[in-house]
Formats: sequence, C-alpha cells, structure tokens
Amino acid sequence: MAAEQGLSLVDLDANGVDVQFRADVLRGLGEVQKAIPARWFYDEVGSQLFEDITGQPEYYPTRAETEILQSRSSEFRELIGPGRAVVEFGSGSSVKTPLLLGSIAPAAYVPLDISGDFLRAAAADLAEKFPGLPVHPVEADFMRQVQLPEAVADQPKLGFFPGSTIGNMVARTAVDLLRTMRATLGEGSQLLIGMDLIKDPDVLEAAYDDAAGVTAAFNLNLAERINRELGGTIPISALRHVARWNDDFARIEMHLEAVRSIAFEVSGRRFEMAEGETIHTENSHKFSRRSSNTLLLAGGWTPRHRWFDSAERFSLILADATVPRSAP
Ligand code: AVI
Repeated sequence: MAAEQGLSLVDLDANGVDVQFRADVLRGLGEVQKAIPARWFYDEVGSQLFEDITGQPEYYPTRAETEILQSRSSEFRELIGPGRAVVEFGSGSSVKTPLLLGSIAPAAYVPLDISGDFLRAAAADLAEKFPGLPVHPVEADFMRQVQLPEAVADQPKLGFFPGSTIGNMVARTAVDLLRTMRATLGEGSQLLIGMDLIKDPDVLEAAYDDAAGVTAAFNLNLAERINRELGGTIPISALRHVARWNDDFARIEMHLEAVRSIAFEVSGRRFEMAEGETIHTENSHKFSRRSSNTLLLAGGWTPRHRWFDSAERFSLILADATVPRSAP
C-alpha cells in the first residue's frame, strides 16, 4: 500500500501542482457547459467551510442523520449485530462514527481515506474514544477496490457511508462506486448508507444557499483555489454563487455564475465567460424510496431497512450485499 511505503496518493509536478486538479480544471473550463468535479472543493479552506456549512440552520442533513443515529441505536444493534468490522468510506465524522460504533459492538474499525492527514487524526480520535477497539486506518482511494487489512479478513464487514455523499455523484458513477464497495467488502457484507430525500425545492435551495453565505464562500473557494494553486486570474468578485433545483434530475446544482463578461487565465491558458454563463461545480442528488432502491440494487446491494429522522427529511438505509442468482 502506498501509505506503508511512505508514498502520497496525490500526484504533484515539479512545482508542487496537483496534476489531476490542473487536468480536471483545464478540461472542465474548456467544455461548452463549464464544469469542475466537486471533489476539488475540499482543500484545507474548503474542508473547514464544509464543517461550517453543517452547522448552518438551513443545512438540515447532518442534524437529521445524527438524530437517526442517536435514536435508533437498539435497532442497529439488532439488525447489524456485534462482531463486524466497520469499514468507513471517508475518514469519519467525530459525531456520527462514535454513535454507530457505540451502538453495535464492532470487532474493528477501518477508516478509508485518500488524505493521510485526515485519516490519522480521525483514527487517533476514535482509538481514544473506544480504547479496546482495533483501529486499522487505510490510506486509499475508495473509488477503486481496496485491499482491506489482513487483521479483518475473516470478520464480516459493515460498510458505512453517511452524509449522502453518494448524492454528489451522477448515477453512473454512483453505481460504479456501490459495486466497488461491494467488491471491497466481500460476500455477506452489509452497507449502512445515508441518502437525502426529495422535498420542497425552497427548503433544498435554502440548504444550499444559507443566509450567512457560508455555502457561497465554499463554492467561491473553488475559484480562489484555482487562482492560488494554478496561477489563475479569475476575478472572484465577478462570480456569484447559485444553487438551484433541477427537477428532471432530482438534484440541487451549484454553479458559479459570471455577473459580467470576463476573461481570465489558468495555468497560462485563456478562458472567457459571457455574462450569465456558469461553471457547474456540484450536483447533490435527492432520492425517493424507489429511486434509492433502484440505485442500490443496480450497485449490487439489496435494501433491508430504512430509517428516517422525525421530520422525514433524510434516510439511512441498511442493505445486504446481493447474492447473484440466475432467476429474473
Ligand atoms: C458532502 N455532500 C454530501 C454535501 C451535500 O450536501 O451535497 C456537500 C455540500 N455542498 C454544499 N453544501 C454541502
């Protein structure tokens, strides 16, 4: 594994520029509908801003999912049972992960994250909260199949993917990830996954455009990051944050919209935006009971149980790895 060899999973050029970031930005800005993958939001500033978003009154998903984890402890214990290795996709939340681990008496905890720094901090925090629990952090890109540590090879697995991060992927990518998770976790595994629900577009748009402007700052930080890391000259004050509900695709879209026509450079390449033109920066898909079932089944998971918060804004779904069979 790269981490054990002291290698970074991030590919930097001789000037310390993240090669993949530059490639994604240059490709995305050259498209007819300009678009940059949402994963690039999360530099240090962006990660802190995301933490701040979760505390905004309009952003309900974190509170709703935490409420489910707090209130359904005995049901998790009954349906998941003790002795599983909990494999978390992402380095974990200091609130949600302990709630789950405290409910089900796991055999081990295996956080997977591409960022070694986040991973080590989260693993240390967990080890302190659960002194007897073996913690095996793995520095890896969970979008690809991951070789889990030998120590958990014989233990049944529970994948944990909270936050409705699956909603940030288009269906094709989401299905690929679910299938990859199944390959990583193996036969007989379970998956506990957060999926945000379709609701009144006004509530959704407010959640992604809070009055304090934190989500706007999070979105604009992507343009600032391009300027910082890729020698960009994007005039930040000429961009505004837009969050809008796309009903056909059941998703909130975030865009950066030019309030006047602008021209700028990134890594020595010139780009233009007409007034009103946007850079599409994020999708956050929302689900119905049926659409979440379809997505999970397409990804090789059979939904078994579904919990909602008291206001029915958010769902947490327990699924079993589907056993392939030849019947239709
Ligand atoms: C990380 N992800 C689930 C968040 C979401 O709600 O889609 C990211 C986010 N973007 C703006 N606000 C929150």
